Amino acid sequence: MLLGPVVERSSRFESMKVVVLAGGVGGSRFLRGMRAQLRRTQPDGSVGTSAELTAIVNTGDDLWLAGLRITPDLDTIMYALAGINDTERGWGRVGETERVAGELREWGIGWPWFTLGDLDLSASIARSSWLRDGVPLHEVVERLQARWPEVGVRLLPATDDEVETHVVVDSPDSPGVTTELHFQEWWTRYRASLPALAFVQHGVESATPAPGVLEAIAVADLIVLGPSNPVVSIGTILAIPGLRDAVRATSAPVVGVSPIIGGAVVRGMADACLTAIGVETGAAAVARHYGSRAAGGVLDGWLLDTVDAASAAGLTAEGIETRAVPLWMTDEALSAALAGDVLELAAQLGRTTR
Ligand code: FO1
Repeated sequence: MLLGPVVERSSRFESMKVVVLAGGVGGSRFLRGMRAQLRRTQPDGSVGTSAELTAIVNTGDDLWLAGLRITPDLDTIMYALAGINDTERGWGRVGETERVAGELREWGIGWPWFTLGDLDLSASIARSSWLRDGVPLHEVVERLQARWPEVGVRLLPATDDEVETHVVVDSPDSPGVTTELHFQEWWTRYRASLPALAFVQHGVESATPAPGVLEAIAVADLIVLGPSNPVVSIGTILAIPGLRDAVRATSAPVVGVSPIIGGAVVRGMADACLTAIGVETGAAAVARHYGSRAAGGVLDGWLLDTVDAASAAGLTAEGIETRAVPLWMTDEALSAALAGDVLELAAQLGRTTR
């Protein structure tokens, strides 16, 4: 018995494969915590490979601008995990300058409301150059992140295909006429202030999951729906044909983390998006929106903040094993603690769902 726990523990973590579905800022904070937590729970001196952490990242925010392919969520996560992100703005690079953007504005190239810094542009120029050479997006991401091995998380775009989220709004120029804006214009130019009548994912019907995505889900020991926008980030990932079914079919527990605390978004515009699809901005409402796997949804477990603890029992009774834990990730230690809570719930579920 002496060897039992040690072998069991090291074997449990030795090859633990965790897959996180993520959008931009919330996703990168959570991934930083999970990365720290997995490293910290590796038994010191344990034999064998360390845990594998894979992020399946939303690409619906992506766009062509100034002749370049911009991939905001992939870049936000890559920069944050490489420690070179602008933590104030939540996107782009730290120590950024905007000399090229100033020149482009003189020619009316790009969008004045969408700032592409000089360092940030370098990634988009490299990406666009490789894409023009026929390199698929998942390989472009691999090449870009190879510069920063400390990222320590395998970044996978949900799909290599261009599937862009557009927002249907009442035209700001001619009221009564509906028009479609790219999600980035709706968010960065209008700050999601124009009521979204609908979200459209152009090209989603013919899109396929990027190579490696379905395989990562099939062999995972844990799938996490990160604390990202349930509509335009997590929803967009799950809408890629085959992805939702793969999550529902996996033998791993599926645990979600609420992006809503006390009826309010942590940051971003998830409330505007949830309202647009008729879902209340609440931790329990989002869990029900994802649905319990037993009832045809994707969740086995759900983490909501202690301020929303009253909702936990009801969700558990509906087949979504729910825990109330601190969700605010204001530093890496808190993010790691939250990741620990996810691993703990998954371990409890793992014994029941396998
Ligand atoms: N967000 C803004 O609010 N204003 C910007 O000018 C802006 C520029 C930008 C450039 C590159 C990039 O990767 C992201 C950028 N973002 C900007 C953030 C972006 O809108 C968000 O990261 C997501 O797409 C929304 O979750």
